Amino acid sequence: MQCDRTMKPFFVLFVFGCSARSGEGRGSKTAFSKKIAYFVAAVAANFLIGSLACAGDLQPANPSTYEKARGVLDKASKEQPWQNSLGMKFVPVVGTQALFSIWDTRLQDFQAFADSTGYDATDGMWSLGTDGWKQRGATWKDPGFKQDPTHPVVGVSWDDAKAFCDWLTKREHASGALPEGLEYRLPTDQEWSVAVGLNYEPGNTPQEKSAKVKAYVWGQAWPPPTGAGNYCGVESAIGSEPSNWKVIDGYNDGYPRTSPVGSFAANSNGLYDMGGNVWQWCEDWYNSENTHRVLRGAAWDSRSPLFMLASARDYITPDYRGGFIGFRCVLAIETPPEAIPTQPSPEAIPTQPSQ
Ligand SMILES: [Ca+2]
Repeated sequence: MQCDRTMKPFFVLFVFGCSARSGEGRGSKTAFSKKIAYFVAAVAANFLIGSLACAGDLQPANPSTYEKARGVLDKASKEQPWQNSLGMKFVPVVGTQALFSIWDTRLQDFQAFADSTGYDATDGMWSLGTDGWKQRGATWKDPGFKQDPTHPVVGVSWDDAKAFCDWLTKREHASGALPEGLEYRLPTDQEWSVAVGLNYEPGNTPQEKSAKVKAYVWGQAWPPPTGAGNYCGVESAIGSEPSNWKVIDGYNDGYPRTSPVGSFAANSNGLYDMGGNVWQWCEDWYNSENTHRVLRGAAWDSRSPLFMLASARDYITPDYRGGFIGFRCVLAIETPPEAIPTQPSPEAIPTQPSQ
């Protein structure tokens, strides 16, 4: 990375000027000494700020590469999404620097990845049967229920999701479909919160933030209103689950297991299934123990009012494959997630989800 230091002299002069104006007793030796001291302090502060700016700078080394990448992000809109080589559509989310896929990654998308690479994601998946969730030989290709190509892929681990993103990035860089400097990755926990309409949540780690804001993607009502999303309604009892299977009384969304992406209304950002259908892997660790990755959004088997909150997090080890878990991609400037700006101050608030 390189740093543009052309603004630094102006910054020094600005700080020096402000400092001089703030001094009492103009013209005295004391005031002059203060000015010198302010100047030294300003130079030191400028150096420090410049160093920090370099550390968190999102710009790749080549400005033209950055400009092309930035241009893709700036051009996309909800009405005219960025559409990639798999037909995935990405829209901007105000408050993040990423474009979000409007859908969870579909079975057909993951199939293209597996076909192209021979990547094996078929071992050890947990699937639902009359004896509960077990490892019984199910795979993302045959998760224990019927899926069409436009259903979200399930039974893929965090590691599998990251492998998909890396493959897609490299493939589109190689073909020229994706400008250098951009990458597909998972959303950070913070980006996901902003995308669902949570602009501020108390706490630092995803664990600390989990379920703190008491709102659903549809608002406050319980049970969910008709069409709220694909959860564990009365329709989910189809005989291939345990006899003591519990459902959301008074709710029926028509889909016993996964549903085609886009089956329910999009939120105000144009994103589908930000509540229900499949839990979505995020980049982050759940807490400082760095053993479990974050999941957001709840799924077709979710019926707990707590887990269905837009602010709720689940957490699972990154190698876990389950029939209730999928993922959503974002498109962003190539950068470590740690370098992405953190949440705004509490004054910013709106705490209500988008819907
Ligand atoms: Ca359902």
